[in-house]
Amino acid sequence: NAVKNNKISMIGVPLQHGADRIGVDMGPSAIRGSNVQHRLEALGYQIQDLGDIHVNKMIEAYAAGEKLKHLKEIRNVNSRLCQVIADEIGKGQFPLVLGGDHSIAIGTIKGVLQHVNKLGVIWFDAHTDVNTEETTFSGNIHGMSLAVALGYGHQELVSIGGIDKKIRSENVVIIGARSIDQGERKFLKEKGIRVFTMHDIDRNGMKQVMEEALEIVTNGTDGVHLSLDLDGMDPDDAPGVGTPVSGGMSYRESHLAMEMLYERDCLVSAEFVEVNPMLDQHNKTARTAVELIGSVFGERIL
Ligand code: B3U
Ligand code: MN
Ligand code: MN
Repeated sequence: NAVKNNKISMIGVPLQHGADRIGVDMGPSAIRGSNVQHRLEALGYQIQDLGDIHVNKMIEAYAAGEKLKHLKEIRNVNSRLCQVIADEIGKGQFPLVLGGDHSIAIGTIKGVLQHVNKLGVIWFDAHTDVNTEETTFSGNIHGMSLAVALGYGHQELVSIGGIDKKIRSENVVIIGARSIDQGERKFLKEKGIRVFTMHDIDRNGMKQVMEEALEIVTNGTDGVHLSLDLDGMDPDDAPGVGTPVSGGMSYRESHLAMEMLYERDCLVSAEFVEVNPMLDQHNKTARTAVELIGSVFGERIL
């Protein structure tokens, strides 16, 4: 885990095919450019930057009538990512994935599942990303990645890394949700997924939300994956995202969540996604991502 394992493999995934807005493919560069490696080395970690997973930059228009946009390329990239994640964990490395749109969570989680049987997942997001081919309005696969990780959705995605490799709904929490589609509501209810909305955070505070969330994701699991979508934060603090939703988690609430995650010492992998430098203000969102990475790996004020 993050504390005992001080060897981190950093993997960039410059994928934008799962999102509507171009620029999110530059997320890994913006995060690297904000000195993430130096920050982690200062905390005593050994960083191996593996560079970027290959993405075919030629974005062909998706075929008319094709409901899931860019399905083939997203499957290919996630299959490669899955393999790299599995290899790195096999070598005893902690995988830190830099996105890229949130569809990359499919490859990351499927890769971790090659080694960790019962995986808890913390999904930090304004959205819940549990759309399927049946429910999606946008056709954007970044709005489907949690459903796929749970084993639901298009076969071409669910089969990445093996259909038997999936997370269980009782081991998942979503934190910060405030934009949920009608079909997603039904899915979340049916599967019994615990969602801590902004209402819960406002009412009970991030401290209590994280205590409950950590209890759920660590109960009966062998490790926890953090999938952090920067749009979970308030757009004032993280403006450089493709689908900003107002009323999000503050800078301070987000840091507290990361600090409590570190204290719990349960992480086996982490990813930071949806940083879009083309929509950002002075690289604020990438810098915030790096600060959150610092906190989740043990940085403290005093
Ligand atoms: N739920 C909508 C919007 C969305 C999901 N994730 C993001 N946006 N970033 C959808 O397209 O599925
Ligand atoms: Mn997301
Ligand atoms: Mn989101």
